[in-house]
Amino acid sequence: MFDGLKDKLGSFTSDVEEDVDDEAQEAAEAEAETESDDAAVESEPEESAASTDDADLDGAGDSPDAADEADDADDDRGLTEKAKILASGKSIIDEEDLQDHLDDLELALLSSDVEMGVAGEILSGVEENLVGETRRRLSSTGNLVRDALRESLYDVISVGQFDFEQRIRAADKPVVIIFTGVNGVGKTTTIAKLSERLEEQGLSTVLANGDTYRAGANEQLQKHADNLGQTLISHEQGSDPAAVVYDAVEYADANDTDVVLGDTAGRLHTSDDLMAQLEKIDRVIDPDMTIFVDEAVAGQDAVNRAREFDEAAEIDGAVLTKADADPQGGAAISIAHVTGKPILFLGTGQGYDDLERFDPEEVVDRLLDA
Ligand SMILES: Nc1nc2c(ncn2[C@@H]2O[C@H](COP(=O)(O)OP(=O)(O)O)[C@@H](O)[C@H]2O)c(=O)[nH]1
Ligand SMILES: [Mg+2]
Repeated sequence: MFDGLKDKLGSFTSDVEEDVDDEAQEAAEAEAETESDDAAVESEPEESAASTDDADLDGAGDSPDAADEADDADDDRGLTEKAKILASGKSIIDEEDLQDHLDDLELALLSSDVEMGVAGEILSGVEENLVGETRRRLSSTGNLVRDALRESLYDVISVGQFDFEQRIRAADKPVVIIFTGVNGVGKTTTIAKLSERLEEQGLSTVLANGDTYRAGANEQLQKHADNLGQTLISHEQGSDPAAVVYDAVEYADANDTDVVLGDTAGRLHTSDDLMAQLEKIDRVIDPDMTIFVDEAVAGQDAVNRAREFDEAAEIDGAVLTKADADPQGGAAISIAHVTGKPILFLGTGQGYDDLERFDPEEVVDRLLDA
């Protein structure tokens, strides 16, 4: 999962580390050299002559002019300054050094389908964390860079997080949850997985097939219900989805069922028809939560759809399916920041158990741990 992005983040960290350590090394060497040069001038004139020979090899000529000498002195001062800063435990990562690496990081994020604004947010977070940062004595440059990335990634992906099960437990029953999203992304499968998960946690569920549009939708969800020993409420194809969910709520009321999981038809997010349907469900049922489902592998498209669905019928959170097949991770990183609503679960396969709670800390660890 997200292996491609993980590699790219790893390269960023090691590239910055290499650069900064090289510079630190150079600064330290230059410092040592300046000291030994000073000593040489005082006690060993032949050494000075040898240095001039070296300069010849560089094509500097027999008698470098005064301006060059002044430049050299300036360079030495700069390096000495850096060596001193390094010795004092202060940062030697300045904005200039970092800029090239940040450009590389931006490309890496964009090529992993991270949304542009989110990539910008991550970059400025990393920059803010690194520039002028006091270099902690016990922390290697690599850790420093990784920490900056960690904090910055965490900030964008943890937006709006809440405890899904806790919210269900705290709410009046039955809790009605409607699932939206385009066709084929995994809504029906996710409902089955969540039913299994909630039952395991002692929360009873009833399934409602609000996808009255697609032929075979009732049979598909019935099969899951049978496998899981759950009840499905359905009407015939073409009937009103809001009426199906309404019936499921009545069933839940009558049977002390905790949660109604309502499927919907996945049509184009631009379809007025679907949006009108969602609106009607919203009006008639007033669900407790609307969960947007999309597939991680859709990358940037999933991010755009999340935004559009949220605008059409406000979502409370998202489930990102097929994370098992996604090396990019762009949608996983972007959706919460773009919509302001959290990713609650990751689908990680086709089995009923292949559903992971989306834990921002864990996801960031997974992305950054070598
Ligand atoms: N690899 C993988 N496949 C999934 C996942 N979730 C759903 N699928 C598959 O995606 C396909 C479409 O799923 P479905 O639930 O019918 O999508 P819907 O049209 O949105 O209801 C099915 O073949 C599922 O088995 C997942 O997390 N990982
Ligand atoms: Mg479906």
